[in-house]
Amino acid sequence: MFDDDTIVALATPTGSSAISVIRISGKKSISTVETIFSSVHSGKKLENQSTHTIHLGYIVDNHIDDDRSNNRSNYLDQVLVSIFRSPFSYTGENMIEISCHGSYYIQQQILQLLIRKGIRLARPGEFTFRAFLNKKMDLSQAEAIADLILSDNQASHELSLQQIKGTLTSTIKNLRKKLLDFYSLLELELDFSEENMIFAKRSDLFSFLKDLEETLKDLIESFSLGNSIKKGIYVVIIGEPNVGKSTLFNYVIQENRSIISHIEGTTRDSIEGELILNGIHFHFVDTAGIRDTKDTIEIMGVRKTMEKIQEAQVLLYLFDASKNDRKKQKKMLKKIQIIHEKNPLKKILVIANKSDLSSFKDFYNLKSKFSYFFEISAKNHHGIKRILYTLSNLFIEKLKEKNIIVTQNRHYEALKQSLKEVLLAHDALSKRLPEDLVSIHIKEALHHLGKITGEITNEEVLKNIFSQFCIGK
Ligand SMILES: Nc1nc2c(ncn2[C@@H]2O[C@H](COP(=O)(O)OP(=O)(O)OP(=O)(O)O)[C@@H](O)[C@H]2O)c(=O)[nH]1
Ligand SMILES: [Mg+2]
Repeated sequence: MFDDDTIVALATPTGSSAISVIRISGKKSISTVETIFSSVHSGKKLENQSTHTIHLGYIVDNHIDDDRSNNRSNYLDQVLVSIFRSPFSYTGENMIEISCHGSYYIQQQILQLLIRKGIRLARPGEFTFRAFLNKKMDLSQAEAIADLILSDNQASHELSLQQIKGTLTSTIKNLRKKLLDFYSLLELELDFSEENMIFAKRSDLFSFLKDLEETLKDLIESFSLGNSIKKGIYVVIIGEPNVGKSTLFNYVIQENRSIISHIEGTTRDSIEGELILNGIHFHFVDTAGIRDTKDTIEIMGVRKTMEKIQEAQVLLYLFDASKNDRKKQKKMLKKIQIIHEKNPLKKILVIANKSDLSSFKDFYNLKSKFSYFFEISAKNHHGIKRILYTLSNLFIEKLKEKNIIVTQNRHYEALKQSLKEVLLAHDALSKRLPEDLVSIHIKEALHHLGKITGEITNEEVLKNIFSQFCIGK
């Protein structure tokens, strides 16, 4: 993984486009491009140009002159060449970007020409890897760049940008530094154990560990939010048969994907559809109505509904307002409470449908029990906007509340391991165990925190991270 070859790759997608960008990084970038570039200002040398300048000229393949006697021109394309000199470039090395015309033929010809001149094709993520090696960014920022390229909605785009800015890194670095200070003091105490010296004030260490615990817990919690936003939020519509789940589903995703009929048990499978609300990606799931039934297929459908409830972040619990009386309400309340107890972290929105049919609107029992209660008519499209507005707000508000959101599995695992050690250190401290038993856990906690920013890495982790990039990044 570690060499200082000069590397090249296409930074834009292959195929036709208005322009394409070919990136070159390494010691020989400028001198090699010089050999295939002819400026429009004759005699102008790239080697003499300063960093962050752009030059118009032609890519010239002298090879064509040598072995062809036909009339083909040796000018491949008119291009713009941008120069970035070390250390003021993305990778920290000398870099060139050639903006050429976006034809597949031109892209390949220029790449091959550069390879013939001794430049090697870059491996996936190699440009960013070099940026990491040259301390242009830390690991969590490099990972965020991979996410940024893949992000397909506004919310996940913002999450990656936030990480590139390095907020997670600076928080972890600060915590780690403080923890390291305590660790050094404890180690010092061990060195002077004969003299019984105390360097690390126990009350300070105690309160710092408590703060650290809170911060780590907060970061760990933010992972489930970050992860949902990155992957999309599962909203599962449930309820008894015939209450209008499929009607609501079809309207929300603006497509007639589910069959609607007055027959109970129409939907027997779970059906999914997508919607982007205020930049957040939602997966809506229509399900088979929950009831006791002898129909084998329907039983399978109900089982699937139960599985979908497990995957959900939000449940829309629909009921038929026109068939609603106190007795039914009581039964329903119990059902929802059971679902809630089993899934305490899931938001449940309770929805009274078919309000167009019902003049009986006594929902007092339900309204007071749930923070999210809606009356709608799925068929007439009344009241649905409010549900969607609430849904997107639920997550946007949460996003705003959190300063930092953890989105990477790797960071999540490291934070969890670090928290475990902090709790153990805390425990050892409160039991007044010898300092070496405290310091051993602090050392472990430091180790796990260091894995996030890349202060502690191993080659396997690096390989894994950078292999997720596409070539050219
Ligand atoms: N009047 C009225 N009828 C509705 C409304 N929403 C749905 N319906 C009707 O209720 C019946 C059942 O609707 P579906 O959407 O198929 O109900 P479901 O909950 O998906 O039913 P299953 O798939 O059997 O569980 C259909 O005849 C719909 O036209 C509404 O808001 N008002
Ligand atoms: Mg249905």
